[in-house]
Amino acid sequence: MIKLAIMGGFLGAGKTTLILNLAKRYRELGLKVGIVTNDQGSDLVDTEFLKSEGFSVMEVEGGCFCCNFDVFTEKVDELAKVNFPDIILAEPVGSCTDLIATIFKPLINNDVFLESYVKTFSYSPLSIVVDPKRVKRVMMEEENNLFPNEINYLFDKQLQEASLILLNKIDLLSEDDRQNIISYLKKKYCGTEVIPISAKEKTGLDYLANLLIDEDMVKLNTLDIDYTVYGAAEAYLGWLNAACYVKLEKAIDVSQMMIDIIENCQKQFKLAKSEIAHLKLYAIAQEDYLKVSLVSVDEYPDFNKKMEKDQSEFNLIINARVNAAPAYLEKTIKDVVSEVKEAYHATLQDFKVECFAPSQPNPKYRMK
Ligand SMILES: Nc1nc2c(ncn2[C@@H]2O[C@H](COP(=O)(O)OP(=O)(O)OP(=O)(O)O)[C@@H](O)[C@H]2O)c(=O)[nH]1
Ligand SMILES: [Mg+2]
Repeated sequence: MIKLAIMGGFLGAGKTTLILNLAKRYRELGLKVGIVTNDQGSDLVDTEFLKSEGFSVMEVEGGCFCCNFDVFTEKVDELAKVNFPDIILAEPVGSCTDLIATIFKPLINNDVFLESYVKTFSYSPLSIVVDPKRVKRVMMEEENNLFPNEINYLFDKQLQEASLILLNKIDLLSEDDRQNIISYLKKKYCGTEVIPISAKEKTGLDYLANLLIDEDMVKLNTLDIDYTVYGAAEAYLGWLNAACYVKLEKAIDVSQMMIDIIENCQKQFKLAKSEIAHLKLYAIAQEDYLKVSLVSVDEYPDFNKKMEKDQSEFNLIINARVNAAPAYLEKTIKDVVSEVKEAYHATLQDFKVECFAPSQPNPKYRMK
C-alpha cells in the first residue's frame, strides 16, 4: 500500500524545504519516496530543486491539483508505476485550499480508478505548513500586513481544514514566541494538533516522518468556504515565472548577483506597498546550483544552497508571487533584471516570462 501525504500551506511557508528533508529522512530509513509539485504556471524552481537532490519528481503545472485533478492522479499513478514508492509527498500550490472536498474525497470515493494504483493508496493526515511570522502579521498583531482581507481569509481557511498544523521555522523563534503562537493556534483551531518543526534544521522531522507513515486521514469535514472570496484572494496575487540563460564576461560569485536582483525587487515592492508572498530564484550551471528565497518585503533573502564555484554562464529561473497586478509585477521584474544585467555587463538569452493572476478556482470535483 502506498501512502499519499499532502503537504499544503501558504506561499513561502516551507513546504518544499520540508518535503526535501522528509524525503531525505525516508531515504535514510530505506523507504522509497516520490514527489509531486504543483503550480499555476510552468518553469518551476521547486521541481528543479527537488530533482537536483536526486528524487523522482512529477509536476502538475498550469493550475492547482483540484482544477487539474485528472493530471494529478495521472502523475501520482505514474510515480507509483515507475518506482512503487512507500510514500508520495505532494505539494499543492500555496494559494490553494478546500483540499478535503476537492482532492481527498474524490480520491477516496471515486471509483474511476479501477485500473489505477490510486485505488490502493492510503492517505496521511492533511498537513498544513505555516510560517510563524505570517501568523503574527496576518492574525495575531496585524502589523505590517500588506495583504487584503481576502488573502487573510484564504490563509485562515487553509489552517481550518488542517489535520496537522506544522508550525515551521521555529529556529527563528524565542521560546516565549513559540509558546504564544502554539497556544493561539490551538485555541483558534479548536484542538487541532500543532507540531512545532524546523524544516530547515530538521527539528521535529523524525516524529512527523513516522506519523505520516503510521496515521491515516480521518478528519474529512468539507470546509465551509465562500468561493467568491477565495477566488478574489487568488486573483490578488500576481504570478510570474521567468527563465533565461545568463552569460557574463568573466566568472563571478552568482550569489551576489541574485541578491542584487532580490533586493532591488524588494525595494520596489516595498515602495508600492505590495507584499511579496514568495520570490525565489534558482540558478544552475552544469552540476552546480543555487536557490534563494524571499518571503516578505520585510525579511532578508535566504539561501537554501549557494554555488560551489564562481560561474560565467548559467540558467536562471525566477518565480515571483506578489500581491500586485500582473502588469506591474512583470514590468518591475523585467526592469530589475535589466538593471542588474547592465551592472554586471551580462547578456541574457531566451528570456521568457509568463505573468498572470490565477483565474477563479474551478475544481473538477467538490464533494460535500
Ligand atoms: N529559518 C528557516 N527557514 C525556513 C525553514 N523552512 C523553510 N525555510 C525558508 O523559507 C523559504 C521558503 O521555503 P520553501 O520551502 O521554498 O517554501 P514553500 O512553502 O515551498 O513556498 P511555495 O512553493 O512558494 O509555496 C526558503 O528560504 C526556506 O529556506 C525553517 O524551518 N527555518
Ligand atoms: Mg514550494
